[in-house]
Amino acid sequence: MASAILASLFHPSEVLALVQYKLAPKTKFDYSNDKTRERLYHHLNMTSRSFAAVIQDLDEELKDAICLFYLILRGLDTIEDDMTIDLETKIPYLKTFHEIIYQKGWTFTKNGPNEKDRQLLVEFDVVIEGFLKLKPAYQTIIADITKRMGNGMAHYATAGIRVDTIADYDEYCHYVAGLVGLGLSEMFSACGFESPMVAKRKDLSNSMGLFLQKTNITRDYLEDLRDNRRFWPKEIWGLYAEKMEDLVKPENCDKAKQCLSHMVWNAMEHIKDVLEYLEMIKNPSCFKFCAIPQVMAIATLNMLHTNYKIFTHENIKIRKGETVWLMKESDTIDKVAAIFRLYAREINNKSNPLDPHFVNIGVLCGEIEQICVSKYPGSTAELSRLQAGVMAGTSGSVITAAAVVAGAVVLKSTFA
Ligand code: D9A
Repeated sequence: MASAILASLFHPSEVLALVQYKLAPKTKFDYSNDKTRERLYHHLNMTSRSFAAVIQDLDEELKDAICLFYLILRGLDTIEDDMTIDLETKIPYLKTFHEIIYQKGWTFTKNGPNEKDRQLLVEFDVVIEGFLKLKPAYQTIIADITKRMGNGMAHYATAGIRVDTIADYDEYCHYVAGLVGLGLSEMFSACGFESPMVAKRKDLSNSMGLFLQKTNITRDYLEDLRDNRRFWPKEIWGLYAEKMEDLVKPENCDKAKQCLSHMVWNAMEHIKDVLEYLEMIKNPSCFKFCAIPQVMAIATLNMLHTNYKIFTHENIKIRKGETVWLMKESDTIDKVAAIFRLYAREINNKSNPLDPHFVNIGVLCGEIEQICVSKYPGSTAELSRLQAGVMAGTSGSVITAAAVVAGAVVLKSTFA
């Protein structure tokens, strides 16, 4: 907590969000009356603490279905990601995973010891038990998406198949993330929380996945390269280097930054669809569930843009304070539009005019501003409120320091 506050020292609104988050009573979800559910939410919390809380805030009707969808996809992902499993073994599991989720008692122990979610598959029989208790409508949606994703993953896992063109890049991201957007949209419409239009707009649902996946792929360049996974399309990195791994060579520093801008620009092209999708979502718990990962992604792209550290450091993340502040500020379309405007301005401000994508990125940032002002006029008031909160410099940090001391005193008295 202290390190998070220090990292956000010059961002008073983040310090405030951190202290509020720390002091806020944590909702205790009691599943003790249902051992299966208890185990499922334990696994969910193990896979991603912050996002698990957002899923558990969903209305009861959708909560278990989305929890199981998340765990089943995480299971499939853990088999796809595991480079210690040879292709002959891996590919049949990817292609039949949509049948495996109906096989009572099925478990999987072939993951390497370092796979983060290995235990989830060791206890996958619990996930299947929960899945088989879901309404048939949700089972059908999850099985259909799992089938298409498993086959897509199998295709790109096949020896010799690479992400060469930008079309390949979009197709791969569709298989591993776009399909998740489509499946969730079908669930939102199937349960009646959202209009049938949400399930119909497959283009927008797909962009919800591509914006997240492309941000993750851009961020994880070094980690993936280390594990011999290559998702950056050759049609992009081939303009800046002979081999993808040449981008880390110090002598290619400028070319590497230009390639990074190209990847950031390509990911930002999905923002217009993301905003149009979020505008359709009316159920408050579904809105936060959909909006939080998207604002985390634009904040991550802002952190990545012109940041050469992605070629030298693995696992670079946005500040803890920033994530808590973003989760607090993602409950209306006007606030979300204001956040996208704020980061679009920061991305445009830090762009290097000598970079070949300076204008491309500038145009996209301009379009984001224009769309938000015209379609979400309420975002302007939200933006000035956010900026007031973000006041940097001495005055801000003085208040911050005061808030920190006050926070420490309160914390001390609370826990003394
Ligand atoms: C999502 Cl059911 C994901 N992915 C995410 C998380 O958000 C999307 C996996 C399974 C499900 C949902 C998501 C959330 C809401 C609406 C969506 C949507 O579409 C309409 O998916 C498109 O990242 C994984 C994919 C990107 C492959 C889809 C958010 C999440 N964040 C992690 C951080 C991280 O980087 O993994 O899981 C977290 O906060 O810990």
